[in-house]
Amino acid sequence: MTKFKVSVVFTILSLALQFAFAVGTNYTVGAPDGLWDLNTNYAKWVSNITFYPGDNLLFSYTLQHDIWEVTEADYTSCTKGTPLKQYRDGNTLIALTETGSRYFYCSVGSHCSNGMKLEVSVVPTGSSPPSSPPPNGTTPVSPPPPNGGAATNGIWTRSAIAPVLGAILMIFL
Ligand SMILES: *[C@@H]1O[C@H](CO)[C@@H](O)[C@H](O)[C@H]1NC(C)=O
Ligand SMILES: *[C@@H]1O[C@H](CO)[C@@H](O)[C@H](O)[C@H]1NC(C)=O
Ligand SMILES: *[C@@H]1O[C@H](CO)[C@@H](O)[C@H](O)[C@H]1NC(C)=O
Ligand SMILES: [Cu+2]
Repeated sequence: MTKFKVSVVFTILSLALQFAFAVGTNYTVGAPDGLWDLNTNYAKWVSNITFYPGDNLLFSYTLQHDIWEVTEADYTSCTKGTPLKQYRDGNTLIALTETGSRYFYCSVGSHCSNGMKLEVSVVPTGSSPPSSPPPNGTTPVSPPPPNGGAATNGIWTRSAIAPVLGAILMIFL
């Protein structure tokens, strides 16, 4: 095979692997300092995390609580109207499959108005975390180069796969 063909094969295979290894991260809501409870500041908790499609929310809670996924309007006002989804199994995994905002609260008593509510914003893969705007009058600095969307979990990161695969192909083709 020519070097050109080898590089085409390499490119296709490494692209395929990028998708195959695009595993998300499981985030336990409220962890490490809390869980799904009345003592956790969820606005503060989400502010530390950038959610991408493929990530999951893991809610761990006693059955004194539940989870409703609701509209933004119901979330804002803690209105117990018609939830989009309801869960009460103590250990709920919710997949964040698409970009956009998702709204959750606990429907028990006045838990929602007491802060047991969580808004999650899922951003496109490869985009950098939201950052504070630059000070006035300064030229915006260009964002750091994307890390190729390397998964933060698992032994194999996507960026580690490609060179290994390339070496193997060079030997055998
Ligand atoms: C996330 O949790 C689910 C359910 O416990 C599990 O099947 C899955 O492998 C976990 N994914 C990761 C990336 O840890
Ligand atoms: C945010 O993340 C940092 C580093 O991962 C951690 O030390 C810190 O406790 C986190 N803060 C909150 C509020 O979770
Ligand atoms: C930055 O811009 C805001 C809004 O235009 C203005 O109110 C503020 O005074 C500015 N600050 C500085 C340091 O120029
Ligand atoms: Cu509750």
